[in-house]
Amino acid sequence: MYQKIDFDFDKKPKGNLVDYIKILFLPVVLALLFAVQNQIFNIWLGIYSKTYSARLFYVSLALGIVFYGPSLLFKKKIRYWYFTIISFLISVVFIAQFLNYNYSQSFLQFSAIKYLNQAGSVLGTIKTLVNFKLLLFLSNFLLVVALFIISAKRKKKEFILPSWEKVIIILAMFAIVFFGYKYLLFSEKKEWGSTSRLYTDVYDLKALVGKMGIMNFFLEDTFKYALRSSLVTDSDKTFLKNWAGKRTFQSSDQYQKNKFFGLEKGKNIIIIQVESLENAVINQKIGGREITPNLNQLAKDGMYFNNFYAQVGPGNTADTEFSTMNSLYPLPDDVVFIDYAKNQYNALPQLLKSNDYETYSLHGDVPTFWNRSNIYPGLGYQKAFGLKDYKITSPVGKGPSDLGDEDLFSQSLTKLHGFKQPFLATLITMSSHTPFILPDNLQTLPISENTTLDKTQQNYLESVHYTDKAIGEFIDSLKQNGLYDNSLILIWGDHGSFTNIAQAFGKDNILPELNNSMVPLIVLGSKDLKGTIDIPASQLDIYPTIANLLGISPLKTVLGQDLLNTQTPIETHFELVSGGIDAILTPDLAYQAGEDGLFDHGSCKSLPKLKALPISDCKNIYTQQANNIKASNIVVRGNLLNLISK
Ligand code: GP9
Ligand code: MN
Repeated sequence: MYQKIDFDFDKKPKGNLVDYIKILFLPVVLALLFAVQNQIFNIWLGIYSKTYSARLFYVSLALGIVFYGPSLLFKKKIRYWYFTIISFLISVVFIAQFLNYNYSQSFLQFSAIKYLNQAGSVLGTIKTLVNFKLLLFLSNFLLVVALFIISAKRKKKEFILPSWEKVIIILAMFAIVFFGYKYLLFSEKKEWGSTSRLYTDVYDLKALVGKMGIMNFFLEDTFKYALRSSLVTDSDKTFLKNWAGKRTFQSSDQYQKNKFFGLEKGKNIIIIQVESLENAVINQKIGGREITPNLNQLAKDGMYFNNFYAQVGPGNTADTEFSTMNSLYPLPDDVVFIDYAKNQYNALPQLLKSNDYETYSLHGDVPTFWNRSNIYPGLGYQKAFGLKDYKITSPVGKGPSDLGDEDLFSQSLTKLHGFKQPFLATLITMSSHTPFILPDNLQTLPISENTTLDKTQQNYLESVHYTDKAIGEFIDSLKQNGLYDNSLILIWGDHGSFTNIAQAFGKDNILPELNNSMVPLIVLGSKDLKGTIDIPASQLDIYPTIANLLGISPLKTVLGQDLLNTQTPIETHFELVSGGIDAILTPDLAYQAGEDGLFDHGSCKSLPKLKALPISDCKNIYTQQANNIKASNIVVRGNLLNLISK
């Protein structure tokens, strides 16, 4: 007698081709749909670029697989729930980003999540932006739900992938994902020589989203945000509290006795931040002609700071905007405008807004450049005019946009007329942006063929000469229409030109580290604001100086000093990336770091004679400044302005 043995060990149904197609169908379709959604998202928002189309496709497909691929690991029921949740989240992010961009020309950053409760206030506007296009971003979710319902009705036995096939599919998915991201990195490297524009040297978020897609951008930004929270430790916070506790401020009564307090009270503030304008070109001639005749005249008419410095990190123009508007240091290794856009600030526009000013920014670039559209509201700008608010009558330059400074100034003038006074208007020029190339008809500075200046330096001077003319015309128009008399006007260079123009004119700085950072600051107001001031000063000093002139008592959140009322003027410069101080100037000391950046290996000299002193003579000032920079960095990285404002 023998018993019949059932050898069917595997009770699971065996798969045929149809089963395999069925199980792979949904994740593959959803991943492809995801790649298409990313492309159309960019097309509809006008940020699509043909050059980046392949990068965008592969990298979106890769992310689509990362999102939907793991579904294959689960059994049917969990798989459908997985699809439902993932596709729902994807739809939500797509729709939120789409509406937000239409509303504010900016991309949502994870750091903005705490403002979700304010979404209600813009709901009315958001509603008007809702349209059928959103169905595309819901289509993945709708597809999943539809298939979920259909499959729930069918009680067919489930086909489960055998383990070894799972392994093969997972490996295949890895390969596609790897290829997608590798392709992006490879294309970047080919185009720019490095991949840093994807993470650190990011300028325009529009271009970033153009090549990596909104979801990859959102994830990258979220990861960065999550990692960042560990950057500020408890001991940093203790340091900051101690540092803030030791600061001394003049009493309001004492402060208000200074002769500049409230001198310009109630006046409009017009700021002109000039691209790459170096101090070396002021009062400088070439071929017998002044390079900047208009600025030279304005420097005579008003107060001219000729020992004044910019400090920028990787955010260039945006770092100057940051440090001038907040009187805090930019970061040496991050773009504050991008990575810390949603911090709490107490910026100059905010302060003015709370003093009944209207606050405007006017700049001829797209609003996503340097993430301005995301940070400006938090700085207190009520409205920012950008490229689309200007007409390009004659294209200028090869900089970030074609809008020439003459167009910027003449059309801004009309806008200024419409503002309710008093107002703050920050104008940021662009024509003297690297590579400084102007159309031939705008190159009017006669530079001799025998010049010893190289071509870049010549182009630079031409572009600065053109911008100077545009500024001159603008100031003349302000005088004609009466705005000049009731405005405090400040003009400064945002940073150096990196053309070595100062050295070419024999104007080397006493500290070589500062050669590329000396920019002019001109202040035009009542007749008491007059003269050339040579105290060392920095862009952090602008905010407290304006506050004094407007009659606003000293602020605890500023790190700079009021230049009209300080006994201890100072310029401190730090190196990019390392953040270490490489130069300090006071009226009587010049500190220079050693080549290795170490204090002890540096030099300390007396001013004005540059007599060598023991390095220990610079120790106090160095320690004080190092602490200031450290405190500023902690404030920014930890969003801790409240710890120093009491
Ligand atoms: C364009 C401009 C950029 O928006 O501000 O200048 P950059 O940061 O390159 O000096
Ligand atoms: Mn700039």
